[in-house]
Amino acid sequence: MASTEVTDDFYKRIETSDELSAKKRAILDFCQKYSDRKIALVTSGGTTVPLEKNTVRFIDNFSAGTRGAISAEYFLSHGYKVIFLHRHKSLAPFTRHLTGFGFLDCLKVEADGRISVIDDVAPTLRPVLDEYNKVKERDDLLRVSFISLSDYLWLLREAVQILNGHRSKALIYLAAAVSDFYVPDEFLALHKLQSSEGAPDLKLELVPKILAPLVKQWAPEAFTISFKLETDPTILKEKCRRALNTYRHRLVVGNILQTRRNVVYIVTADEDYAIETTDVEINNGVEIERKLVADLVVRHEKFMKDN
Ligand code: 9Z3
Repeated sequence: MASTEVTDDFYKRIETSDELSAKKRAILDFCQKYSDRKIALVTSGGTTVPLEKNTVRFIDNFSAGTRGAISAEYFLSHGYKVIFLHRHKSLAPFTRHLTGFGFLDCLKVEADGRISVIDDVAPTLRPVLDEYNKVKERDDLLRVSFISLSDYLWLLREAVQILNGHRSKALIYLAAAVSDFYVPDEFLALHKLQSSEGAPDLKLELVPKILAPLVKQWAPEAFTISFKLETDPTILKEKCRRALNTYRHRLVVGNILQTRRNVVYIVTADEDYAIETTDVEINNGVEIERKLVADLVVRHEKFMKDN
């Protein structure tokens, strides 16, 4: 079977969500409204693989969506409209600066009972708030959420096919940590698995490589960037090159789980190099995504000129 038929067949075997058409409509409206603008589709966070249709348990992965949330902020700062396709409750642009106890630690109760922001954090919070308000006012950011692998894959296909209308002005940045394995619908139990029936005999199947139809069929003219994650540094560069040669998209960003905040590898048709942040830079608040996105934006500009 050709890889595109494999994918079509696969889509028949995974559930669609009730919210798909509303989310698709929102993406379509956003893309039509900003038809003359550069749009970045940023995918972010991990996908779940449910073990039951009425899902109590699922397989998940480590990603909190840090890369995607930070990158989305930088694409916005470079003048892109951004579709942020993210795992529900994972990190998001702007709010990422205020998660968990960090948020409560920013606040104090005044003598008159009013709540205000403590003086120490106001200087760091103000630029974030200013930037967020500008983004909101200009309607620069569309947030679309997924939870499961199938939600993600249906939304990705819809979003990419819609973005195809933007031709070279579309930048697709696939930073989400997507499961390679799943349980097809027909093998999913309807209700919660019962321990009284013994340990389940789980049979996972391979998710077909979605990058193949994405690049060839869904958005052949877009500037597509995939990510390759490994834990063994000795195989990373070769895996990135292999992915680029197989799918023939524009660029692969390689990263190692343990060092992903300090170094990423850029692999293109004719170059490969590392982008790094030193410990000193990290201590001074420099995020590797700032350098990465700046590099990609220059490449995308050139791509748009040439196409
Ligand atoms: C990445 O490699 C991202 O950079 C991370 C970001 C998921 C490592 P965090 O959310 O982590 O900031 O903690 N994303 C792509 C991972 C992935 O699923 N790649 C697949 C592969 O390596 C398909 S392209 O084969």
